[in-house]
Amino acid sequence: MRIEVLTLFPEMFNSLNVGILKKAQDNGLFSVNVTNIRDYSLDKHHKVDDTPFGGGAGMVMAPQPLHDAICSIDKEHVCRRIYLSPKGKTLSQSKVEELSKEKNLMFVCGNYEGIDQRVIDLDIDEELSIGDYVLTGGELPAMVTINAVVRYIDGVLGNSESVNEESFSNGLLEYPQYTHPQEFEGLKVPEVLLSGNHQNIAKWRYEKQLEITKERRPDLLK
Ligand code: 4GN
Repeated sequence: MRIEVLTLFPEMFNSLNVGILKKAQDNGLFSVNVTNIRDYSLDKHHKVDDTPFGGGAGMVMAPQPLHDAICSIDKEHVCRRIYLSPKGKTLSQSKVEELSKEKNLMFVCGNYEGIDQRVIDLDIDEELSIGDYVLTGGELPAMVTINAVVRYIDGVLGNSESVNEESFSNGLLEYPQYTHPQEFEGLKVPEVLLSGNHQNIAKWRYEKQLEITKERRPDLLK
């Protein structure tokens, strides 16, 4: 998979070059190409923003640098182009899995009060939100989405971090995990997990999933 990112803050994406995501990129499983939108500004001072028509607070990202960047990087429109914004449709695990099947993705990151609507109308395929809160820019939402998506690419996760046995895979929240020692600060590991009886362990874990989901996310049970 090839991932294109358009941003005014390219250095924020350095954090994709650590740990299992660095290893996966080194192994050629996916690539991330980050472009500074400012490089496409035709303004003599490399300006990328302007005041909003109709008035109001803040600045809006002007259409020219963004439109030129998008069209120059993805001339044939082979990328699924995503704009991250609080107005977007909320990202879900099933949307993540759907995106992971694409060959080319593009993430456009807005700052200030957002981007000129005409760029959304002309160039963007899909507006996504990672949740009901506002951040200073779309960079963190883009990184969250990229991180969630690349986990589904074959070979990115080892056996020990498989994509199936986790929260949401069966529509329920995950059961609690324990490791050594058997007793810590007076708290013991549940007896059943030490029993070696895999049927009982599976049953206990499923019951814990139901209990914690009913308590914290009853909406997932409906
Ligand atoms: C996306 C972008 C939150 C999200 C953002 C989100 C930059 N904040 N919930 N901030 O996915 C107005 C237009 C704020 C750009 C945007």
